[in-house]
Amino acid sequence: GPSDLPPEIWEKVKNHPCYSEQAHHHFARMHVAVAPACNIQCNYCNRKYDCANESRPGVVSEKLTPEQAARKVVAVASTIPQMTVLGIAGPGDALANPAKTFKTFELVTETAPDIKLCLSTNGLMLPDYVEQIAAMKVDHVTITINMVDPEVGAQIYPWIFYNHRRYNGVEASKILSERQLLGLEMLVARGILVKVNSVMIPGINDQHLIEVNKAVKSRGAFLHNIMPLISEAEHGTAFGLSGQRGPTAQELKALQDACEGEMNMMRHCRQCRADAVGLLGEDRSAEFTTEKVMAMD
Ligand code: CLF
Repeated sequence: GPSDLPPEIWEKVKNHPCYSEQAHHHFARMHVAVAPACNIQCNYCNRKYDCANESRPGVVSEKLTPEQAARKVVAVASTIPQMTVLGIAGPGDALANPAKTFKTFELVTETAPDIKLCLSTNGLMLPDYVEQIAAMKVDHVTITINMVDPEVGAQIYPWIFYNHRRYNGVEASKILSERQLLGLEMLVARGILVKVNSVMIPGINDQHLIEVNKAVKSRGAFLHNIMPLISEAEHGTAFGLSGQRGPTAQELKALQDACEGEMNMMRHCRQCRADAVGLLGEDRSAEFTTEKVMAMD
């Protein structure tokens, strides 16, 4: 609540359904799926679907241009007055599609200046865009950090695409981890609130996420959201991880409890789709297809 937080922080979280547990009962968010490309490969990803970082696997969001997205934001905001936050969370990576992501933010700032802007990224390109993120007054950034040890990372990420080439194995995860933590520090230095999402993958990074929690806490992350891998038969069949199970509810809670400390743990995440609309856990995306939005005046 407000008494636990400095006033300038409370100002930023009180209307954000993901950053404040209380706020999620009263305030809605929407995502626009303007970012289809991705620059890393996760073993648990199937590229046919939305990124499993923010989204449930097996979901295919309708991709939008920045212009369609801005129009949709206006349509949703006029239908759902509690809609306070616009997030870009895929279906690929927001910062692997910087022109589309920032054009969308620019248009929304012009047409709906009261809407808060939120961004979710794997962090690989984050240090290059911190200035632009700050300049666009994006107050909330989520970085998905599944490891701080490249040896663990090599079991999660077969490759990254960076500086015009592909890197594999431990080398790829070393670059990714350095870029994620640098980006986190740069955002914190600018007063931008950072949430870290981690996907708990039993047998791969479950115990290691305690180290991740310490690493992001010491660098000033505001919130840590440990989410369960949702097991899907189709996961990673190309990479030999088919059959990877997700954690049980008890395993997830035990890890969240082990990490609970000076930094808050998010426990109300709903693993939203890349075109989610409404209160967390409510899915009104079907009311706002491009066809319907374009027919509204
Ligand atoms: Fe979207 Fe993410 Fe912003 Fe929220 S979702 S970009 S921080 S506005 Fe929220 Fe959804 Fe969980 Fe994400 S419940 S998946 S944490």
